[in-house]
Amino acid sequence: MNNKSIYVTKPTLAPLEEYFDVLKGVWERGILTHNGPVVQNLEKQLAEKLNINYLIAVSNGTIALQMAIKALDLKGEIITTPFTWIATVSAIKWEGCSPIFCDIDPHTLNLDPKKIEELITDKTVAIMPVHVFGNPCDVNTIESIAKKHNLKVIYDAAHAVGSTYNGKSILEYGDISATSFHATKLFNTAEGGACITTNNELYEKIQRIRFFGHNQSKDIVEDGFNGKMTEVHAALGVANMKYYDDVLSDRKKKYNYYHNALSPLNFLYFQKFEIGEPNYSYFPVIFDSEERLLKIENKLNKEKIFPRRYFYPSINTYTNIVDYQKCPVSENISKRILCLPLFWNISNNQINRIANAFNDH
Ligand code: T4K
Repeated sequence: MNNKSIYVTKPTLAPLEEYFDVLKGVWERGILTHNGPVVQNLEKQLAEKLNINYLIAVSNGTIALQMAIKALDLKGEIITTPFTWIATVSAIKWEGCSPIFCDIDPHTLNLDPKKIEELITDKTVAIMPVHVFGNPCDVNTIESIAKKHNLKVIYDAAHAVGSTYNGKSILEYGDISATSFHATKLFNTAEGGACITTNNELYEKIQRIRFFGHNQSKDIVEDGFNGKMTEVHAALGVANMKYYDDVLSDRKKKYNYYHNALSPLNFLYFQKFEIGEPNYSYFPVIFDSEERLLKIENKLNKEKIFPRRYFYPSINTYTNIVDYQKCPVSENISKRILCLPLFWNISNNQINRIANAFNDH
């Protein structure tokens, strides 16, 4: 009973019959893509659920980031965090911009706003922070720095569906937010993502970019590409929407259960939430040493439990693709952080099994 593998996450999946119900309409219409009715329905349902104005569904979170950079016409240096998934940086590079790494706060794990201004040059065009593990960034400080230096702000909100600040979705901060609906995310369409903005002109522009640069009457009015989500992917999102509230509240409960089980250990500390309400989409623990992390990871793996070292190594050290820029906090934390399994309906017994592996260390 105890020997089933447990992975860092498991996709939220509505019952198959409910997915089929949505797919039936897709089969009947024979419209599989080109922003059909299911994509439009998903966009509407998400915008309502998150109480946001404009959401454009796209094929994945990486494309959402690239489309945000393209929509804002950015060319130059973009200040971002080295403590992230590689997609943040590859999106910047694919759009012909240069990533400049700003070190992180050791507690929130987000880019440290106190360190932004020293990195601004006459080539800086934007700031691209990440709401790491769904923990809202210090959006007010970032906005005031951006205003002062006339910079754009794109949030990499890949982890942040369901996170809020001042009662408002964190996705509505910045010029554009880009999120992910990948299988491993709190809300998923297998592959997918979205751009979110409060600006009507940007909304229309992003829609055109998503569809080869066409306007409503099919003239090509600007450079675009193919960022469309398919009806089949959107159908999974529509089926999963029914479970969104339950997933969100279950995550918080299970996060707290984990926290209670592990907080007595004096060799661990946890991500600090200083701004707003996170979505509790990941459960990262930070060890006092990499040696202890490796020992416990090894022990967990022997028991068929597979946490992940998100994010290791710190991206500024990937010298095959970026010039090394020193970020001591990120380099240090990334060696000592481990994300433990957390997914919809993980049981307290499973959490106990994981927490037990931390005993006697
Ligand atoms: N910005 C940030 C900050 C991001 O974290 C990401 C993606 C992006 C941008 C880009 O968004 P997308 O373009 O991906 O939409 C995963 C995901 O592939 C990636 O989406 C995510 N971040 C990153 C943090 O994690 P891996 O390589 O760890 O995934 P993988 O395949 O090892 O999956 C982890 C575990 O999840 C597996 O052990 C089992 C389980 N799993 C996974 C998949 C794919 C399933 O049970 N079913 C599945 O279909 O990257």
